Amino acid sequence: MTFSMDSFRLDGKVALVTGGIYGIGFGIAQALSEAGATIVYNSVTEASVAEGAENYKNAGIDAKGYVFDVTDEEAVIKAVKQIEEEVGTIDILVNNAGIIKRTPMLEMSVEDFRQVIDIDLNGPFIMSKAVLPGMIEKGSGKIINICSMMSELGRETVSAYAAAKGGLKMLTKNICSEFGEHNIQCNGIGPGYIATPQTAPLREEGHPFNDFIIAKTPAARWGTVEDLQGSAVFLSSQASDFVNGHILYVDGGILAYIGKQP
Ligand code: NAP
Ligand code: GCO
Repeated sequence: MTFSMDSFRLDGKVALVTGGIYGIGFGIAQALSEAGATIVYNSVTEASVAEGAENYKNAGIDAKGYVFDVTDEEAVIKAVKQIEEEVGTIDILVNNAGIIKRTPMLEMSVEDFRQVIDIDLNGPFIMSKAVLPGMIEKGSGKIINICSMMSELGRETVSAYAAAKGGLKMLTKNICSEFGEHNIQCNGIGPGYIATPQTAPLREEGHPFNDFIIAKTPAARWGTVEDLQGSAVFLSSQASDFVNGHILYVDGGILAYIGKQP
């Protein structure tokens, strides 16, 4: 069969990007829209969804926002049903919504630990569980879980985040194992250190982490949201129909590198 670039197109597909108001989620949504997909996004508050509406409007994208929390199963089921009725079956789910708390483990409360696990790990489980029946019925679907360097590595202060993102890597492999026979692919993108509001505190002028991360990255720079866009389109498209249970690390080479010699 002749290869066609059309296998990367997403025309007629509906993509739900959780937390796609700004940062990585918004950048991924922009790329999926450029490839032809209809974009749906969510956030927890009306104000945040309105901010998203403004961002999409400014980018010339006709996206539809919904208010719900990815950790609230009842609300998620209701919203997915509403999206299916108003926009169509969700073909592509990007589990992007996530938080981080940077606290030394011995100072971290169990409540904070639970909250990170709830949003970053239980959220993708709840979301995936809600969209999978529609994908099974349709006979195809793509789930992309936004993992992290912390799916593979640890570091001081991010115990809950690393536990959640490590778990998300294994949830990815499990969804692949359980639903691959339905022509559903579940893969992860593991971004390296990307310049977004989430990492703003680490990138402040003079912050030791800024120089540290540039030295740890063979590409010798922070990643950008744009760096992730091609991978997101690939993993959402027919071009990746036999790629399943994979974590695609988009990290400028961090995971391949032992670090600069002193
Ligand atoms: P960000 O700038 O902090 O954006 C996170 C988004 O998630 C926001 O839109 C936020 O909405 C939303 N969100 C948080 N809790 C939510 C909930 N319970 N329900 C629905 N939406 C919720 O983060 P980012 O840097 O773009 O990161 C996006 C994803 O990539 C996260 O999963 C993060 O862990 C992961 N990641 C980031 C990096 C990086 O270097 N930046 C690297 C690897 C992985 P509100 O602001 O309205 O709460
Ligand atoms: C941190 C960072 C990270 C990144 C990202 C790396 O404090 O170490 O915030 O964990 O955001 O997930 O891939």
